[in-house]
Amino acid sequence: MLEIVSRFRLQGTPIGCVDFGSGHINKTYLVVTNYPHLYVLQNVNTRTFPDANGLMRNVILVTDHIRKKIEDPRQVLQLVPTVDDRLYILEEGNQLWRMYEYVTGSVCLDQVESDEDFRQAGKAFGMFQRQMADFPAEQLVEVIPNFHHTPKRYEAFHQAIEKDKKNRAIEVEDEINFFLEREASAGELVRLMESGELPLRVTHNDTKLNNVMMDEATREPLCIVDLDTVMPGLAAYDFGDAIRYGASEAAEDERNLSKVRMSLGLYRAFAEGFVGVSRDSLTALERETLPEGARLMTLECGMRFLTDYLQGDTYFHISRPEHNLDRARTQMTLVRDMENKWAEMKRILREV
Ligand code: GN1
Ligand code: MG
Repeated sequence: MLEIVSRFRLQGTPIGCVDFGSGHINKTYLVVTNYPHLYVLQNVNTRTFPDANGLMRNVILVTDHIRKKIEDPRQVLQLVPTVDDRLYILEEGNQLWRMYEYVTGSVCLDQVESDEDFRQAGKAFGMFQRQMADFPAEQLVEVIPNFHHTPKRYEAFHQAIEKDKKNRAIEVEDEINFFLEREASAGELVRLMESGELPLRVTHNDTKLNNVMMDEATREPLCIVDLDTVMPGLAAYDFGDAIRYGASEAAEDERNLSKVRMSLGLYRAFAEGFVGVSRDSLTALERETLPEGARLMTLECGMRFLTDYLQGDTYFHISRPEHNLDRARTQMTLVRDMENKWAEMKRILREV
């Protein structure tokens, strides 16, 4: 590890490197030097992201674009160059390493501590929509093709059930049926996108609360991290994935399902933040589809967890045997809760 660290142009000499963050895909480390200065080192998972150069090109294009529009340099991720002036290291075996400046004075939350925190997160992702509105989305590489194409995610789910590699389908019949019952309703947003009724946007696609760095003093958003899945997509994906994760009253892998529900108060707070900032850059139909984005992203993510469970846990990092199944069940619980609160979700969105 030290060998990799020493290839970046750092202030000071590295004195420590520890595991950092809670991502499910990449390996992330915090590096500290004797300067003292902090950096975030990442080994990007190129099984998930095989087009390493395309991915880094997206990150560079997006951060350069945002950098032109901000005052405080902490408001955008900043890559640290290598000693030979590259912005990342790509080695044999498609090993991708990159280093970011640590965002000074920031915190990120795995769960909100107040409605206000979540309103601020809404502002952060709404701001991202606004900052990227004048960037041609088609310039970005589709790093994971069809990432939020729910009908294609269903195809993969069907295949996993048929193959049933680990003989697990029998024990999760109820869970499988839950997703199959909702298949017919899962193609609406993709249909509206393909017909051109919904515009393609630059979207983040992984708008979990813990991807927003907030100022530790003011609790206002500083910058958005985890830009690996930035791609052309729909505004409803970004709104929806944020609600899926952040408006839930429990963790994504909570085992006690009686604790899992979607808070309408948090939903409202996020909607106020998000729509408040991005209103003028969204069309009326886009605003109307935001609640469906929340339901759909939750359904899709739950199905992805269950697919991975059926395939033998090869995609998401797990730290216990049934981790993916637990995650699938929280998402199902949230989808049901949203279905029960559907009329209110629509009403709140019209109000904000
Ligand atoms: C993964 O690595 P992380 O935790 O930021 C996943 C997202 C899922 C999320 C579920 C590239 O994101 O799509 O919504 O886990 N990222 C990828 O927590 O698949
Ligand atoms: Mg992340």
